[in-house]
Amino acid sequence: MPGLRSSEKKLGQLSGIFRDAQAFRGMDPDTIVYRVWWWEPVPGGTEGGLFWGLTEIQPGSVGDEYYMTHGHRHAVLDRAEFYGTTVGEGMLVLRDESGRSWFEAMKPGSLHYISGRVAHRVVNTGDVPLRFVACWPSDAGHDYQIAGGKGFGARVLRQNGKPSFTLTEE
Ligand code: PAN
Ligand code: ZN
Repeated sequence: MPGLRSSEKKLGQLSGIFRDAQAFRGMDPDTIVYRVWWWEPVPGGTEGGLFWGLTEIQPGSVGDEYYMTHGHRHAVLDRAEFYGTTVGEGMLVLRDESGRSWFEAMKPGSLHYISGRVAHRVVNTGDVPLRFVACWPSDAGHDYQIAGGKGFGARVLRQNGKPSFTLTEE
């Protein structure tokens, strides 16, 4: 099908995202953290079109911080997005422009509406690959500066064997 794409994100491409730099340095940078398959039925930037994607995040952690996506805002700020979880367990971490951070629990069947202007990142807190589908406007674009190692004001850490959503000063 024309417009079908895929990409994989390795640990080495996520430098500066995880809090424990020492644990990060001790890991294989070629380890795949997540993959995305998506369909662009119209060219990127087309007004009024939609893209559809599937993301699969592996289970794992860097120190006590679970594997997660890089995270971004949309380059056209007011463009919203749907996420829908199909397999696994995780947390959708959100941050609005005022700096307020919060999360939504992800589990099979959970649906998430991400308003425009809200930065979004997904954390796999389970033992199996976490899969979710996404639908976003074809002219949304991605701005990755928001999460350049900092930017979400929150982290999901394993504490006493369980995920804990922790607000940070970042
Ligand atoms: C998703 C994300 C995907 C990977 O399709 O792009 O889950 O996350 P990063 O883009 O943060 O690496 C989406 O939100 N599209 O807009
Ligand atoms: Zn997005």
